[in-house]
Amino acid sequence: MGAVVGTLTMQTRQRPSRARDKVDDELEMTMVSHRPEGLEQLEAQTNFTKQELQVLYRGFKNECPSGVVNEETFKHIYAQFFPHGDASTYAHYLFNAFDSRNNGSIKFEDFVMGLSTLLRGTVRDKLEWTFHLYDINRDGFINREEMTEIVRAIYDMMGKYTYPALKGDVPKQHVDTFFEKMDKNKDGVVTLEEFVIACQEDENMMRSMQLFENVM
Ligand SMILES: [Ca+2]
Ligand SMILES: [Ca+2]
Repeated sequence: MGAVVGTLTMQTRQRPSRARDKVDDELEMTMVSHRPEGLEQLEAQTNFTKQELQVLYRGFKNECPSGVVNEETFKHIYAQFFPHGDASTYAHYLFNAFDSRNNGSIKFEDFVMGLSTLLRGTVRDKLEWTFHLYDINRDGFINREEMTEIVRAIYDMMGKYTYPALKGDVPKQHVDTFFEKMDKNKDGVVTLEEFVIACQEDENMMRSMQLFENVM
């Protein structure tokens, strides 16, 4: 998602004409007139400054004039960044993780809250966010099927050019290794605490998590 923000930011910084400036100004005015309280509140709730929030908001409105992102938009954005793989499944899970209200659309507030965690959050914040991404059915546990789903989705997204040596069963090996390390009490599910402890005590695990983070 860092890449997405980079793009959004780049687009808002390119101001080739007066017309573009005017549009930007209008967007800013719209924002200022419609959501001054929202912005103040977001500044308090996130790790972004007001200026950063304004840039993000302008980028968001450029990309999504309706003010909300639906899953199709998300998939479209991800397909552009991972042209050699199939990002649709991962984009689906990622969308659900951003869609904290679970209503099928991501508003600017949802988007910024997620970004704040992923870009500026503490290690614990990031791990919690990642845990919720993996917990597909939102029952508070990661089971082996959920982990398999996500890891497979990431491999699909990266495509064969990124991991040319990949064989068909690598996701399963990856999942088995992860799962054995995480499921400390061997009850078949990974709790948030097990997840956090395993990630923090194992450098490789953390590096893998950072890989996932870069994928955002
Ligand atoms: Ca679950
Ligand atoms: Ca367990």
